Amino acid sequence: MSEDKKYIVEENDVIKVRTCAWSPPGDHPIGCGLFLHVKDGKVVKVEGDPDHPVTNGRLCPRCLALTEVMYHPDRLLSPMIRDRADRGKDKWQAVSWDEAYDLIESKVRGFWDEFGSQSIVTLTGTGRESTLYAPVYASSVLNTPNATTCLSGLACYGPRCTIADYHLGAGYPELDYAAYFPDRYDDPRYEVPKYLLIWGKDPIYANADGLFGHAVVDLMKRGSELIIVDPRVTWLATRAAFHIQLRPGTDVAVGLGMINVIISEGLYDKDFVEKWCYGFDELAECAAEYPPERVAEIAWIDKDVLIAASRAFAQGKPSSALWGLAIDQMKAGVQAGHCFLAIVAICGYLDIPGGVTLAMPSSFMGKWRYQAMKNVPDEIRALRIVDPDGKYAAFNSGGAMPGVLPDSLLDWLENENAPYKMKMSWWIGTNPLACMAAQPQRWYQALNTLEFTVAQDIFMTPSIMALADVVLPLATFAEHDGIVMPHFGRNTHFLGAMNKAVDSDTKSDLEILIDMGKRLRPELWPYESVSEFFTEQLHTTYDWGFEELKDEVVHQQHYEYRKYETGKLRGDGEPGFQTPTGLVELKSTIYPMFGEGALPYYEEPEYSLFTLPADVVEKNPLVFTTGGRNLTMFHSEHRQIPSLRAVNPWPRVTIHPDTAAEYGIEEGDWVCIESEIPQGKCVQKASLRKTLDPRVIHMEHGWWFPEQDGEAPHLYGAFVSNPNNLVPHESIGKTGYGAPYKNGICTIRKVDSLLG
Ligand SMILES: Nc1nc2c(c(=O)[nH]1)N[C@H]1C(S)=C(S)[C@@H](COP(=O)(O)OP(=O)(O)OC[C@H]3O[C@@H](n4cnc5c(=O)[nH]c(N)nc54)[C@H](O)[C@@H]3O)O[C@H]1N2
Ligand SMILES: Nc1nc2c(c(=O)[nH]1)N[C@H]1C(S)=C(S)[C@@H](COP(=O)(O)OP(=O)(O)OC[C@H]3O[C@@H](n4cnc5c(=O)[nH]c(N)nc54)[C@H](O)[C@@H]3O)O[C@H]1N2
Ligand SMILES: [Mo]
Repeated sequence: MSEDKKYIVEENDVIKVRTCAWSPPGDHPIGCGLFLHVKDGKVVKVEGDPDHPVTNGRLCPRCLALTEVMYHPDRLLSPMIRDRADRGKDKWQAVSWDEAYDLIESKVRGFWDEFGSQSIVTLTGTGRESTLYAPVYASSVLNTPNATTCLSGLACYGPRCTIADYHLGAGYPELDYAAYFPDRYDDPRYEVPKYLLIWGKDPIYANADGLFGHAVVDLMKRGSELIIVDPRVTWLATRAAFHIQLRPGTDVAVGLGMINVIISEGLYDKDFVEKWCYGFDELAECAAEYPPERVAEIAWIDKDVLIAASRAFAQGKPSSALWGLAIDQMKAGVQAGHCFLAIVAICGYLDIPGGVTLAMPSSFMGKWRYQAMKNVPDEIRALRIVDPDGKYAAFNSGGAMPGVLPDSLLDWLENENAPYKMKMSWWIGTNPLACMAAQPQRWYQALNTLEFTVAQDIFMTPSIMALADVVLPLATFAEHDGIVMPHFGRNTHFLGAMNKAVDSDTKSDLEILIDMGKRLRPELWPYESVSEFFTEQLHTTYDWGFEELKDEVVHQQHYEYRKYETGKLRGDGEPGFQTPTGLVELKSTIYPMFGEGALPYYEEPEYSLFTLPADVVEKNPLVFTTGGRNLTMFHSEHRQIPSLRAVNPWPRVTIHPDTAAEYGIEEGDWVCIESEIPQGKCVQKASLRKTLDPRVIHMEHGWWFPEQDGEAPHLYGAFVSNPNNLVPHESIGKTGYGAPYKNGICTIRKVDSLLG
């Protein structure tokens, strides 16, 4: 590397490469700033970058363990192929990149010719770097409209973004933590929020989608108080002014209760509502049916906390709010999100200093990804997999993340009479059997019907062992060039350069995309390098290119408040919001077109102690939630990383000590968690904590055991501790969005071992 590169500092025999992190290894696009210390062509140390304007040198343990990931003996370093007949067996054969590419190309061309390109589906996972490119594998290489994930109800981010589009016409509303400003909290334009309403989100541990969670701590130090809506006593909840410790899945009732207090006590922002909101009176009428007493009974909460928290939030001006995954992971996700946005809007906190930021219209990469869909000809796009009854018209009409509804793909694969046969899948950043898939055994069978599957990853996973025929070795962020975009363009406060620090024989998702694009649709892939590709993208918005970004490392974006007043939220440049009414839609004009209510309504979760027959409830008397994040694991990743696994050696089910005693369970016992409907079970280790209501338990997700037998049927134990064995399919919202990964019912019993 040459000395004129500003992102490189040489110190004695060590080169320090200034860069931003993304995935792999697992992470969301926070773009944490760091220096990779390189010696003799290897990364030897990771150090935080104090000059990164957002993360200021702070890093999580996963990033600090980077070298353990990169140089792990099990790391995939060569492409591998295996006979279809050997799926589930460890009979991989190492091949060169060209041999692997030749095989993939000939298979794809074969399926195109014989079955049509729609017979190929791409599957991706959460917002790793791969999610930027996964839809483009489908549209611009494989020529298929079928791109999706295995997550029922697309129950992550998709619901929130789509709801935000419908109600506000604006990307992803985010906590204003001055991330757009070089002087951050001291910028004269900024104001510290009085309260942070943190709803179904645990930002300290999750750092989700672009939010640097530790900013919440920064703001607490500057005086922000917290209102937490969460069934668990989290670290933040212990420091909160108000904790609404609700029963999992009752968020809509709580939301309507807060709206009720804010409106009935006249605490809303009358000026904002008058000028910028549609349907206020109807929302007020609907919330009037949810007085705090009723909500307290439904949600197992204290009505006085609900009332006091609602008052504090509405009166403490400005305040901000954060919505998390729990909103998506319930059947009523659309209604829960609707309530959340309505609370923020009627208090007047949208797009004001210290409130909630709404994205500046930005084109970088976003346009490219959406326009790429046009690379699939109309007649092939018309063949996209949809549900046969047209029930999920909202989803199929193309929400924030258009593609195939995962539940529809599962049905299609299981249906022998489906309109056409699926032949191939390409996985770009997912480990469905261990992590995403509800009823994972069903997905196992269904995906096994495919003739050919390609995956790329940094490690062997249970899903690849079970189902893939080709696996390509993926580069970590230290081994390739890239760009980090917090919130994927939906509220992107900066662009970060991922500067390659060391060489390897592995490739990034973008490199593989370009390589395969050149082979299969060369007319769409003229780029000679990743750098050339990024520069072309950057030139749609800026007068500088990728090499300049590499040197700058972090490029903060411009931001303006109150864009609804200046016409900057709408395509036509008029003041207002990009919705059919031009206003914040407290009453939706869109949902009724899809058979969904215009106003939020509360329904018990489908698997509820209060709606199922008495005999079922008697046998399944506990409510479960799942998937609260921790710092040492990103979904199913990191289980083979010694320093991280040592902190968190086994999957933990958290149980209140009184409940545990009733079931004869002690700290550290193996516990079988099982449900009758849907029928399923898993085993985790008891962690007894008074942090939950005694009627609620919490299970970790994403567990498998790299040290155990990888071959089928055990598959590294992917089904053993998997809470998704208890999560049904198609218990999804009327729009197709939202699924109950975080609310179900179950019972527990002590067992002797992990294997029950
Ligand atoms: N370290 C780490 N970070 C991650 C991930 C990871 O696996 N590990 N995963 C990433 C991904 S893909 C995502 S989507 C984000 C998710 O990150 P977040 O949006 O923060 O979501 P979770 O951490 O799943 O859960 C947030 C909180 O919701 C609470 N909760 C559970 N059930 C309910 C309920 O019914 N109602 C309410 N109001 N709250 C409930 C949980 O107790 C938990 O504290 O994290 C991302 N970041
Ligand atoms: N019960 C329950 N289940 C859940 C959740 C929950 O809260 N509760 N959370 C759900 C949520 S929100 C999500 S988003 C899903 C996540 O589910 P997935 O995204 O499928 O997560 P992983 O199982 O970790 O699989 C990701 C794989 O991609 C590899 N990888 C990492 N980075 C990259 C990259 O940049 N490119 C490529 N090609 N590969 C990469 C990793 O090594 C890993 O093997 O899980 C869901 N599952
Ligand atoms: Mo997610």
